[in-house]
Amino acid sequence: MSTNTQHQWWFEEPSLEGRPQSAILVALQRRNQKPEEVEEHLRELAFLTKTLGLQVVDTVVQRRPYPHPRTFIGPGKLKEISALAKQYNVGYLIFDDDLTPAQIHHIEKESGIPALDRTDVILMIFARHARTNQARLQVQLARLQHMLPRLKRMWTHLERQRGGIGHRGGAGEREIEKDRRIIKNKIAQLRKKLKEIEKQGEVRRRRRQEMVRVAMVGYTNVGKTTLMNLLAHENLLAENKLFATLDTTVRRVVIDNVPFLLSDTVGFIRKLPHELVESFKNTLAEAREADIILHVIDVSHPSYKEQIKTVNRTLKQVGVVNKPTIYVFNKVDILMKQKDLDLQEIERQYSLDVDEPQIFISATEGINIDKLKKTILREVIKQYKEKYPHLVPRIGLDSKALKALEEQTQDAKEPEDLSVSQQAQEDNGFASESSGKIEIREVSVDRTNIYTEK
Ligand SMILES: Nc1nc2c(ncn2[C@@H]2O[C@H](COP(=O)(O)OP(=O)(O)OP(=O)(O)O)[C@@H](O)[C@H]2O)c(=O)[nH]1
Ligand SMILES: [Mg+2]
Repeated sequence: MSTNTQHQWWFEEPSLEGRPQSAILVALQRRNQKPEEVEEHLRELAFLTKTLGLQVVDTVVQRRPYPHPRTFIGPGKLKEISALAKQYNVGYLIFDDDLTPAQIHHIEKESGIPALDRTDVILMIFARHARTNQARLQVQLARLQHMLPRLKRMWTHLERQRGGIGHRGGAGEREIEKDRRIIKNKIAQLRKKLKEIEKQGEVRRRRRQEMVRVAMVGYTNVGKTTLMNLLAHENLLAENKLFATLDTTVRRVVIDNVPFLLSDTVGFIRKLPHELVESFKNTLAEAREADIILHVIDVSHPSYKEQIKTVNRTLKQVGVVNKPTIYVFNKVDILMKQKDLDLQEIERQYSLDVDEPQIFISATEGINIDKLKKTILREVIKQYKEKYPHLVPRIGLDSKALKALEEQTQDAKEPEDLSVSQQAQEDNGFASESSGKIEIREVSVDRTNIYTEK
């Protein structure tokens, strides 16, 4: 993307059309970084690139203690990559770290090929996957916020280029001011629109106060939506793509006659642009207000531990702290196949040293789902007792039953079958509502509708 094309970006959806749909990926191996770590980051960047529909032609790593201020990688290395890119007619160079406007300029000038960075790629994926009005506005807001601080440097840059001419001095400053004003106005407009949508969301959430709320969170592509579909008997889009889900979906789930709300939301990723975290804060309101967090993990992923850390860090950033959490280690079927391990052995090898419950499952193969349901049920009932004790008699579980459930969920050997009833949602106070196109089904606060009558 030439610097001018970047300029267009402030106002338009970025497009990758008109060039070969392929890329070379570039990363630095910095001091203190292990080669495996860099490789893993590049694998993820490759997945992001493929999610955008670009083919990865090659990956290049250069060992440097810090980025070159002008060209990010060393100028010699850039020459090599440029030659390679020309030879294979590559459409884009994609860098694993954020580039400064000056670096973008020099890389593009040297190579003649548009340069994108990780943030650009993530923003483009988000823009493509945004389905609702709210998600679209949030992505636009994130993009403009990303561009605003870069404006001056970008223009200074253009100025310097033209600088030789001399008489144009000052035109750039005026242009910057004009652009900055336009962008700031647009940001203010977007914020206002988003606030209105947020208000509607708040009203909706207030109306279903007396339900225990469980929020699924996790790294992208770990299987949150697949699990949501399984638990809520839904058919939401689950794909082997990063950021398949951008909007929050809330469904009513009933386990053993105990109802609760389950939400599925946007996944996290390392180096998630902070503008995106900011603008998606409201999408994550469900998680912030949840009583219980289901932290879903892809335990078959080589970096699952680092992913857990990234998710916990991001949760902190958006204000999700100190919540009862259940760690759900998904995709055990892959470990079983690849490493020839049984469930017990996987539990032994992969459990974390934490106090919270940890359940190992496969959402696609239906492994250990009963135990997961029982654990969720146990925590949900605890929350009902704590927060809505007046509702507990209606749920029909007394202390004895809860104690029995606790014993069952602690004993991993032989989980007893606890039947799970899923009621037809239409019969239970659901009114499909789509205000501001947020995909949330409303739950009636009429308790006779919420709770199963025994
Ligand atoms: N082998 C295996 N694949 C799974 C399992 N659960 C989910 N998947 C696959 O993993 C991919 C991602 O699943 P999603 O449910 O879309 O993941 P997500 O966490 O919602 O992802 P985002 O919305 O993109 O953040 C899909 O191809 C699923 O079929 C599992 O238990 N085992
Ligand atoms: Mg999803």
